[in-house]
Amino acid sequence: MSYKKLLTIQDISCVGQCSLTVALPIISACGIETCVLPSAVLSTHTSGFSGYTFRDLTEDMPAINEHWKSEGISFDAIYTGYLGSTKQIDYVLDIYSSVCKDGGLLVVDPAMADNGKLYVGFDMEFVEAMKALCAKADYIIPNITEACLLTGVEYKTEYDRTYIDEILASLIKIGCNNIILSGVSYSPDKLGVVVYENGKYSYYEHNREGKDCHGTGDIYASSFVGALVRGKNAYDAARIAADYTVECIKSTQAEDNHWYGVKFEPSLIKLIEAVNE
Ligand code: PXL
Repeated sequence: MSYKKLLTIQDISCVGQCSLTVALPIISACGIETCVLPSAVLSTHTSGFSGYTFRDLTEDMPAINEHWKSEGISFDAIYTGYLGSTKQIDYVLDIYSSVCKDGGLLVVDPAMADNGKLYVGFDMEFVEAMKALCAKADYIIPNITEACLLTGVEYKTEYDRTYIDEILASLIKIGCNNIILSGVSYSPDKLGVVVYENGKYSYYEHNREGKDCHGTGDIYASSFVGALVRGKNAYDAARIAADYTVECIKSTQAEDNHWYGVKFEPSLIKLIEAVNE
């Protein structure tokens, strides 16, 4: 196995089991050297907590990039998640063009919205800038809300395959080639992920767990990236990530006071086994 080095760019929410505090352990567990560029530092994530601190690190990014260039540092893959400002997206594009190896992968989770709504602090200017980043990516990992915001397709909670095909076609039109669309449900007790790669549609379906937990998108994206960079094909990476995310939700469900995140740690062993199969 070749030893891969990945850079992930997203925030540190000190408490809340999301973004870097899940990406770093999950991708490391997949056997990949995981370097980080924090986009912002928050005392907690922004969903359900109030009065959190937010230190925007946008202006640190160009100097970090320059230092890496001067040291000849480069990465096999770059994976971006929650970004702290619209300007950061331009800096991320600079970082990608200067420190991603030729043939290296860019994976973008346009983490900005869920359940039909933008997260607090984001606006349509951010969405516009995110489109440009998604157009450069080898893979994007949106949920349906994010895909709708990127394309202007109306957000729906009840739909069929025609609606999903419309979303995929609209994403392709804005320049996205390979799409991992999460949270797609064609029947009430099932949920799944669409993998659209090189013009081919596939769908991995699993049971819908009772409770919707915060942070599942980050767990899904991190485990997908970990499995992909370890050499799994996109469908297998999407399947491994879905199975792992479901396991994590099952570990969390019984606990009413664990509303802010997903207990992803107890199931890491299963993820490690799956990526090493
Ligand atoms: O899980 C996505 C996410 C990441 N980072 C921060 C967030 C959220 C979602 O609410 O608030 C800071």
